[in-house]
Amino acid sequence: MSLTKKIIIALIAGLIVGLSLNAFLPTETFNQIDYYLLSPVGDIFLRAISMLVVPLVFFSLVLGAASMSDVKRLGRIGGFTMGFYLLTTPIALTIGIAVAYLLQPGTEGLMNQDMDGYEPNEAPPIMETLVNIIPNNPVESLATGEMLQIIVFALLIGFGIAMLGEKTKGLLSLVEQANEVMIWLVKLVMKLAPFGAFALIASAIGELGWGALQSMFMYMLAIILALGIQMMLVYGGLVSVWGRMNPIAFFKGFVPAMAVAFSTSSSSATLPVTMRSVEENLGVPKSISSFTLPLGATINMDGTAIMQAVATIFLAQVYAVDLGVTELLTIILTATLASLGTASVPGAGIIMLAMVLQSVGIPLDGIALILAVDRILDMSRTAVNITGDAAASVIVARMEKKRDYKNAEEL
Ligand code: DAS
Repeated sequence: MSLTKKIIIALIAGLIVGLSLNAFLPTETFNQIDYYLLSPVGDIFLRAISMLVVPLVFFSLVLGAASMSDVKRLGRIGGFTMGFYLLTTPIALTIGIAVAYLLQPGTEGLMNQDMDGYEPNEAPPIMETLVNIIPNNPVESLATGEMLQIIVFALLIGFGIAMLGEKTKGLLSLVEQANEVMIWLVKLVMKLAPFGAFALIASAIGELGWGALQSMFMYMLAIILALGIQMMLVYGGLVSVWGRMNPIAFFKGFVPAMAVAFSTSSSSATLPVTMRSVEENLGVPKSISSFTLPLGATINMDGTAIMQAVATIFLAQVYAVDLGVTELLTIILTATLASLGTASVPGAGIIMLAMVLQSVGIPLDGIALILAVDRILDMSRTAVNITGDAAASVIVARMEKKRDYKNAEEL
Protein backbone atom coordinates (compact mmCIF):
# COMPACT_ATOMS: atom_id res chain seq x y z
CA MET A 1 0.00 0.00 0.00
CA SER A 2 1.35 3.46 -0.91
CA LEU A 3 2.46 5.88 1.79
CA THR A 4 -0.30 8.28 0.71
CA LYS A 5 -3.00 5.68 1.35
CA LYS A 6 -1.44 4.77 4.71
CA ILE A 7 -1.40 8.45 5.81
CA ILE A 8 -5.02 9.04 4.74
CA ILE A 9 -6.20 5.91 6.56
CA ALA A 10 -4.20 7.06 9.61
CA LEU A 11 -5.88 10.50 9.50
CA ILE A 12 -9.40 8.99 9.32
CA ALA A 13 -8.60 6.48 12.06
CA GLY A 14 -7.18 9.28 14.21
CA LEU A 15 -10.36 11.32 13.78
CA ILE A 16 -12.61 8.38 14.75
CA VAL A 17 -10.46 7.31 17.69
CA GLY A 18 -10.16 10.94 18.91
CA LEU A 19 -13.93 11.51 18.85
CA SER A 20 -14.57 8.11 20.50
CA LEU A 21 -12.04 8.67 23.29
CA ASN A 22 -13.58 12.08 23.95
CA ALA A 23 -17.13 10.74 23.94
CA PHE A 24 -16.68 7.56 26.01
CA LEU A 25 -13.73 8.18 28.34
CA PRO A 26 -13.56 10.48 31.37
CA THR A 27 -11.24 13.45 30.68
CA GLU A 28 -8.71 12.23 33.25
CA THR A 29 -8.43 8.84 31.54
CA PHE A 30 -8.08 10.47 28.12
CA ASN A 31 -5.36 12.75 29.45
CA GLN A 32 -3.44 9.71 30.70
CA ILE A 33 -3.69 7.97 27.31
CA ASP A 34 -2.73 11.22 25.59
CA TYR A 35 0.24 11.82 27.89
CA TYR A 36 1.72 8.32 27.74
CA LEU A 37 0.81 7.29 24.20
CA LEU A 38 -0.60 9.80 21.72
CA SER A 39 1.45 12.92 22.45
CA PRO A 40 4.84 11.14 22.60
CA VAL A 41 4.26 9.43 19.23
CA GLY A 42 3.01 12.65 17.66
CA ASP A 43 5.83 14.73 19.11
CA ILE A 44 8.51 12.26 17.98
CA PHE A 45 7.22 12.47 14.41
CA LEU A 46 6.92 16.27 14.56
CA ARG A 47 10.46 16.62 15.96
CA ALA A 48 11.89 14.15 13.43
CA ILE A 49 10.66 16.15 10.41
CA SER A 50 11.34 19.50 12.06
CA MET A 51 14.92 18.28 12.62
CA LEU A 52 15.37 18.04 8.84
CA VAL A 53 13.96 21.44 7.88
CA VAL A 54 16.96 23.72 8.40
CA PRO A 55 19.67 21.47 6.87
CA LEU A 56 17.41 20.45 3.99
CA VAL A 57 16.42 24.04 3.17
CA PHE A 58 20.00 25.23 3.54
CA PHE A 59 21.66 22.58 1.35
CA SER A 60 18.91 22.53 -1.29
CA LEU A 61 18.93 26.34 -1.57
CA VAL A 62 22.73 26.50 -1.78
CA LEU A 63 22.61 23.80 -4.47
CA GLY A 64 19.68 25.54 -6.20
CA ALA A 65 21.46 28.90 -6.33
CA ALA A 66 24.82 27.31 -7.25
CA SER A 67 23.30 25.41 -10.16
CA MET A 68 21.44 28.53 -11.29
CA SER A 69 24.53 30.45 -12.35
CA ASP A 70 22.34 32.53 -14.58
CA VAL A 71 21.71 35.56 -12.33
CA LYS A 72 18.91 36.82 -14.55
CA ARG A 73 17.11 33.48 -14.27
CA LEU A 74 17.20 33.56 -10.44
CA GLY A 75 16.00 37.18 -10.50
CA ARG A 76 13.18 36.29 -12.88
CA ILE A 77 12.09 33.29 -10.82
CA GLY A 78 12.38 35.27 -7.56
CA GLY A 79 10.41 38.21 -8.91
CA PHE A 80 7.63 36.06 -10.34
CA THR A 81 7.39 33.89 -7.21
CA MET A 82 7.13 36.92 -4.91
CA GLY A 83 4.55 38.47 -7.22
CA PHE A 84 2.49 35.27 -7.28
CA TYR A 85 2.53 34.99 -3.50
CA LEU A 86 1.55 38.63 -3.05
CA LEU A 87 -1.26 38.18 -5.60
CA THR A 88 -2.91 35.06 -4.20
CA THR A 89 -3.05 36.33 -0.59
CA PRO A 90 -5.41 39.30 -1.24
CA ILE A 91 -7.53 36.97 -3.41
CA ALA A 92 -7.75 34.56 -0.45
CA LEU A 93 -8.68 37.40 1.90
CA THR A 94 -11.43 38.62 -0.43
CA ILE A 95 -12.86 35.10 -0.61
CA GLY A 96 -12.75 34.85 3.19
CA ILE A 97 -14.54 38.19 3.65
CA ALA A 98 -17.19 37.33 1.03
CA VAL A 99 -17.96 33.93 2.59
CA ALA A 100 -18.10 35.45 6.10
CA TYR A 101 -20.64 38.05 4.94
CA LEU A 102 -22.61 35.37 3.11
CA LEU A 103 -22.84 32.93 6.03
CA GLN A 104 -22.96 35.55 8.85
CA PRO A 105 -21.40 33.09 11.37
CA GLY A 106 -21.25 35.58 14.22
CA THR A 107 -24.83 36.80 14.46
CA GLU A 108 -25.88 34.21 17.06
CA GLY A 109 -24.44 36.61 19.62
CA LEU A 110 -21.58 36.08 22.04
CA MET A 111 -20.81 32.45 22.84
CA ASN A 112 -20.39 31.89 26.60
CA GLN A 113 -16.72 30.93 26.63
CA ASP A 114 -14.32 31.75 29.45
CA MET A 115 -12.08 34.47 28.08
CA ASP A 116 -9.75 35.01 30.99
CA GLY A 117 -6.09 34.20 30.67
CA TYR A 118 -5.76 34.88 26.95
CA GLU A 119 -2.97 37.36 26.27
CA PRO A 120 -2.37 37.85 22.50
CA ASN A 121 1.36 38.13 21.70
CA GLU A 122 2.62 41.25 19.92
CA ALA A 123 3.14 40.79 16.17
CA PRO A 124 6.56 41.84 14.77
CA PRO A 125 6.30 45.18 12.87
CA ILE A 126 6.38 44.52 9.12
CA MET A 127 9.28 46.88 8.31
CA GLU A 128 11.34 45.18 11.03
CA THR A 129 10.55 41.82 9.43
CA LEU A 130 11.69 43.06 6.01
CA VAL A 131 14.92 44.70 7.27
CA ASN A 132 15.78 41.73 9.46
CA ILE A 133 15.79 39.44 6.45
CA ILE A 134 19.54 40.10 6.23
CA PRO A 135 21.05 37.90 8.96
CA ASN A 136 23.62 39.66 11.13
CA ASN A 137 24.68 36.28 12.48
CA PRO A 138 23.96 33.46 10.00
CA VAL A 139 25.05 30.76 12.45
CA GLU A 140 22.51 32.05 14.97
CA SER A 141 19.85 32.14 12.23
CA LEU A 142 20.63 28.52 11.34
CA ALA A 143 20.59 27.54 15.03
CA THR A 144 17.29 29.31 15.76
CA GLY A 145 15.62 28.35 12.45
CA GLU A 146 14.98 31.90 11.21
CA MET A 147 13.80 30.82 7.77
CA LEU A 148 13.94 34.13 5.86
CA GLN A 149 17.49 34.77 7.07
CA ILE A 150 18.51 31.19 6.21
CA ILE A 151 17.07 31.60 2.69
CA VAL A 152 19.06 34.81 2.09
CA PHE A 153 22.30 33.34 3.50
CA ALA A 154 21.97 30.09 1.51
CA LEU A 155 21.24 31.98 -1.73
CA LEU A 156 24.33 34.14 -1.23
CA ILE A 157 26.53 31.09 -0.56
CA GLY A 158 25.10 29.35 -3.62
CA PHE A 159 25.70 32.46 -5.69
CA GLY A 160 29.28 32.58 -4.51
CA ILE A 161 29.84 28.96 -5.52
CA ALA A 162 28.30 29.64 -8.95
CA MET A 163 30.41 32.75 -9.54
CA LEU A 164 33.68 31.14 -8.33
CA GLY A 165 33.20 28.12 -10.63
CA GLU A 166 36.28 25.84 -10.70
CA LYS A 167 37.71 27.28 -7.48
CA THR A 168 34.81 25.89 -5.45
CA LYS A 169 34.14 22.65 -7.36
CA GLY A 170 34.97 20.61 -4.25
CA LEU A 171 32.54 22.59 -2.11
CA LEU A 172 29.80 22.16 -4.73
CA SER A 173 30.18 18.38 -4.74
CA LEU A 174 30.18 18.42 -0.92
CA VAL A 175 26.85 20.30 -0.96
CA GLU A 176 25.47 17.87 -3.56
CA GLN A 177 26.37 14.93 -1.34
CA ALA A 178 24.93 16.61 1.77
CA ASN A 179 21.73 17.19 -0.15
CA GLU A 180 21.53 13.52 -1.12
CA VAL A 181 21.86 12.54 2.54
CA MET A 182 19.03 14.94 3.47
CA ILE A 183 16.75 13.41 0.82
CA TRP A 184 17.56 9.93 2.15
CA LEU A 185 16.69 11.10 5.69
CA VAL A 186 13.35 12.54 4.53
CA LYS A 187 12.41 9.17 3.03
CA LEU A 188 13.44 7.46 6.26
CA VAL A 189 11.43 9.79 8.51
CA MET A 190 8.39 9.60 6.23
CA LYS A 191 8.00 5.96 7.22
CA LEU A 192 6.86 7.33 10.61
CA ALA A 193 4.22 9.57 8.97
CA PRO A 194 1.17 7.26 9.32
CA PHE A 195 1.88 6.70 13.02
CA GLY A 196 2.61 10.37 13.64
CA ALA A 197 -0.46 11.56 11.74
CA PHE A 198 -2.73 9.15 13.65
CA ALA A 199 -1.38 10.20 17.04
CA LEU A 200 -1.48 13.95 16.31
CA ILE A 201 -5.07 13.86 15.05
CA ALA A 202 -6.34 11.54 17.80
CA SER A 203 -4.73 13.76 20.44
CA ALA A 204 -6.09 17.04 19.02
CA ILE A 205 -9.63 15.76 18.34
CA GLY A 206 -9.73 13.79 21.61
CA GLU A 207 -9.07 17.00 23.50
CA LEU A 208 -11.44 19.10 21.37
CA GLY A 209 -14.48 16.84 21.39
CA TRP A 210 -17.68 17.03 19.42
CA GLY A 211 -19.22 19.73 21.67
CA ALA A 212 -16.78 22.52 20.79
CA LEU A 213 -17.08 21.62 17.12
CA GLN A 214 -20.89 22.03 17.26
CA SER A 215 -20.90 25.37 19.10
CA MET A 216 -18.59 26.97 16.54
CA PHE A 217 -20.05 25.14 13.57
CA MET A 218 -20.97 28.14 11.41
CA TYR A 219 -17.60 29.81 12.03
CA MET A 220 -15.76 26.63 11.08
CA LEU A 221 -18.03 26.08 8.07
CA ALA A 222 -17.25 29.57 6.76
CA ILE A 223 -13.49 28.97 6.98
CA ILE A 224 -13.60 25.46 5.51
CA LEU A 225 -15.80 26.72 2.64
CA ALA A 226 -13.43 29.63 1.88
CA LEU A 227 -10.40 27.30 2.08
CA GLY A 228 -12.11 24.93 -0.35
CA ILE A 229 -12.79 27.73 -2.84
CA GLN A 230 -9.17 28.92 -2.61
CA MET A 231 -7.87 25.38 -3.04
CA MET A 232 -10.16 24.17 -5.82
CA LEU A 233 -10.99 27.31 -7.79
CA VAL A 234 -7.95 29.54 -7.32
CA TYR A 235 -5.13 26.99 -7.16
CA GLY A 236 -6.89 24.44 -9.38
CA GLY A 237 -7.63 27.16 -11.93
CA LEU A 238 -4.15 28.71 -11.87
CA VAL A 239 -2.41 25.33 -12.15
CA SER A 240 -4.66 24.36 -15.04
CA VAL A 241 -4.59 27.63 -17.02
CA TRP A 242 -1.11 28.89 -16.17
CA GLY A 243 0.69 25.71 -15.21
CA ARG A 244 -0.87 23.63 -17.98
CA MET A 245 -1.30 20.75 -15.51
CA ASN A 246 -4.45 18.70 -14.93
CA PRO A 247 -5.70 19.92 -11.52
CA ILE A 248 -6.68 16.38 -10.52
CA ALA A 249 -3.12 15.19 -11.21
CA PHE A 250 -1.85 18.21 -9.26
CA PHE A 251 -3.94 17.50 -6.13
CA LYS A 252 -3.37 13.74 -6.35
CA GLY A 253 0.39 14.20 -6.58
CA PHE A 254 0.39 16.62 -3.67
CA VAL A 255 -1.75 14.58 -1.25
CA PRO A 256 1.18 13.24 0.83
CA ALA A 257 2.33 16.78 1.65
CA MET A 258 -1.23 18.01 2.33
CA ALA A 259 -1.80 15.07 4.68
CA VAL A 260 1.40 15.78 6.63
CA ALA A 261 0.58 19.50 6.77
CA PHE A 262 -2.91 18.62 8.05
CA SER A 263 -1.55 16.41 10.81
CA THR A 264 1.34 18.63 11.86
CA SER A 265 -0.27 22.10 11.37
CA SER A 266 3.19 23.34 10.43
CA SER A 267 4.25 24.42 6.93
CA SER A 268 7.91 24.42 7.85
CA ALA A 269 7.84 20.97 9.45
CA THR A 270 6.10 19.72 6.30
CA LEU A 271 8.65 21.34 3.99
CA PRO A 272 10.74 18.18 3.43
CA VAL A 273 7.61 16.33 2.30
CA THR A 274 6.40 19.32 0.26
CA MET A 275 9.70 19.39 -1.62
CA ARG A 276 9.67 15.64 -2.22
CA SER A 277 6.04 15.66 -3.47
CA VAL A 278 6.57 18.66 -5.78
CA GLU A 279 9.78 17.25 -7.27
CA GLU A 280 8.88 13.56 -7.53
CA ASN A 281 5.11 13.73 -8.18
CA LEU A 282 4.66 17.09 -9.93
CA GLY A 283 7.91 17.09 -11.93
CA VAL A 284 9.18 20.48 -10.77
CA PRO A 285 12.98 20.76 -11.18
CA LYS A 286 14.91 20.99 -7.90
CA SER A 287 16.53 24.23 -9.08
CA ILE A 288 13.07 25.85 -8.93
CA SER A 289 11.43 24.05 -5.98
CA SER A 290 14.44 24.57 -3.73
CA PHE A 291 13.76 28.29 -4.06
CA THR A 292 9.97 28.62 -4.35
CA LEU A 293 9.04 26.18 -1.54
CA PRO A 294 11.20 27.39 1.38
CA LEU A 295 10.23 30.97 0.46
CA GLY A 296 6.56 30.02 0.20
CA ALA A 297 6.56 28.08 3.47
CA THR A 298 7.89 31.21 5.12
CA ILE A 299 5.90 34.05 3.57
CA ASN A 300 2.98 32.60 1.59
CA MET A 301 0.05 31.72 3.85
CA ASP A 302 -3.22 32.08 1.96
CA GLY A 303 -5.01 29.65 4.27
CA THR A 304 -4.01 31.69 7.27
CA ALA A 305 -5.16 34.87 5.54
CA ILE A 306 -8.57 33.27 5.02
CA MET A 307 -8.83 32.38 8.71
CA GLN A 308 -7.89 35.95 9.63
CA ALA A 309 -10.48 37.45 7.29
CA VAL A 310 -13.31 35.17 8.47
CA ALA A 311 -12.34 35.51 12.14
CA THR A 312 -12.30 39.32 11.87
CA ILE A 313 -15.73 39.49 10.23
CA PHE A 314 -17.06 36.84 12.68
CA LEU A 315 -15.86 38.82 15.72
CA ALA A 316 -17.11 42.10 14.22
CA GLN A 317 -20.55 40.46 14.03
CA VAL A 318 -20.29 39.04 17.54
CA TYR A 319 -19.32 42.46 18.95
CA ALA A 320 -21.62 44.33 16.53
CA VAL A 321 -18.71 46.40 15.16
CA ASP A 322 -19.61 47.91 11.76
CA LEU A 323 -16.96 47.43 9.10
CA GLY A 324 -17.06 49.78 6.11
CA VAL A 325 -15.13 49.50 2.81
CA THR A 326 -12.14 51.28 4.36
CA GLU A 327 -12.00 48.75 7.20
CA LEU A 328 -12.29 45.84 4.76
CA LEU A 329 -9.41 47.22 2.68
CA THR A 330 -7.44 47.69 5.90
CA ILE A 331 -8.06 44.04 6.77
CA ILE A 332 -6.85 42.94 3.31
CA LEU A 333 -3.68 45.07 3.51
CA THR A 334 -2.88 44.24 7.15
CA ALA A 335 -3.46 40.50 6.77
CA THR A 336 -1.44 40.39 3.52
CA LEU A 337 1.49 42.06 5.26
CA ALA A 338 0.92 39.95 8.38
CA SER A 339 1.28 36.76 6.34
CA LEU A 340 4.87 37.83 5.48
CA GLY A 341 5.80 37.74 9.13
CA THR A 342 3.73 34.77 10.30
CA ALA A 343 5.91 31.89 11.44
CA SER A 344 5.08 28.59 9.76
CA VAL A 345 4.44 26.71 12.99
CA PRO A 346 1.22 25.55 14.72
CA GLY A 347 -1.01 28.39 15.88
CA ALA A 348 1.08 31.22 14.39
CA GLY A 349 -1.91 32.54 12.49
CA ILE A 350 -3.73 33.39 15.72
CA ILE A 351 -0.84 35.58 16.88
CA MET A 352 -1.02 37.61 13.66
CA LEU A 353 -4.83 37.76 13.94
CA ALA A 354 -4.37 40.11 16.90
CA MET A 355 -2.62 42.55 14.54
CA VAL A 356 -5.51 42.43 12.06
CA LEU A 357 -8.18 42.87 14.77
CA GLN A 358 -6.33 45.85 16.25
CA SER A 359 -6.16 47.47 12.79
CA VAL A 360 -9.98 47.70 12.69
CA GLY A 361 -10.68 48.23 16.41
CA ILE A 362 -12.18 44.84 17.29
CA PRO A 363 -11.63 43.72 20.94
CA LEU A 364 -8.82 41.15 21.17
CA ASP A 365 -10.78 39.27 23.85
CA GLY A 366 -12.73 37.72 20.99
CA ILE A 367 -9.69 35.58 20.11
CA ALA A 368 -10.45 33.46 23.20
CA LEU A 369 -13.76 32.59 21.53
CA ILE A 370 -12.16 30.95 18.54
CA LEU A 371 -9.12 29.43 20.27
CA ALA A 372 -11.13 26.35 21.21
CA VAL A 373 -11.49 25.19 17.60
CA ASP A 374 -8.37 26.81 16.16
CA ARG A 375 -6.26 23.65 16.20
CA ILE A 376 -8.51 21.78 13.77
CA LEU A 377 -8.78 24.88 11.56
CA ASP A 378 -4.99 25.26 11.70
CA MET A 379 -4.66 21.78 10.19
CA SER A 380 -6.87 22.73 7.25
CA ARG A 381 -5.35 26.14 6.59
CA THR A 382 -1.78 24.82 6.78
CA ALA A 383 -2.63 22.29 4.06
CA VAL A 384 -3.92 25.22 1.95
CA ASN A 385 -0.84 27.31 2.75
CA ILE A 386 1.55 24.75 1.28
CA THR A 387 -0.71 24.00 -1.71
CA GLY A 388 -0.34 27.63 -2.77
CA ASP A 389 3.43 27.14 -2.66
CA ALA A 390 3.17 24.02 -4.81
CA ALA A 391 0.92 25.80 -7.32
CA ALA A 392 3.49 28.59 -7.68
CA SER A 393 6.26 26.01 -8.20
CA VAL A 394 4.32 24.24 -10.96
CA ILE A 395 3.58 27.53 -12.74
CA VAL A 396 7.17 28.80 -12.48
CA ALA A 397 8.47 25.44 -13.77
CA ARG A 398 6.10 25.61 -16.72
CA MET A 399 7.12 29.16 -17.57
CA GLU A 400 10.83 28.31 -17.35
CA LYS A 401 10.34 25.17 -19.44
CA LYS A 402 8.49 27.17 -22.09
CA ARG A 403 11.27 29.75 -22.02
CA ASP A 404 13.98 27.13 -22.36
CA TYR A 405 12.02 25.47 -25.15
CA LYS A 406 11.59 28.84 -26.94
CA ASN A 407 15.29 29.62 -26.51
CA ALA A 408 16.16 26.19 -27.84
CA GLU A 409 13.92 26.80 -30.86
CA GLU A 410 15.62 30.12 -31.55
CA LEU A 411 19.13 28.59 -31.33
N1 DAS B 1 0.22 26.63 11.19
C1 DAS B 1 0.68 27.71 10.32
C2 DAS B 1 1.52 27.11 9.19
O1 DAS B 1 2.41 26.34 9.51
C3 DAS B 1 -0.45 28.49 9.77
C4 DAS B 1 -1.27 29.19 10.85
O2 DAS B 1 -0.99 29.07 12.04
O3 DAS B 1 -2.19 29.89 10.44
O4 DAS B 1 1.29 27.42 8.01
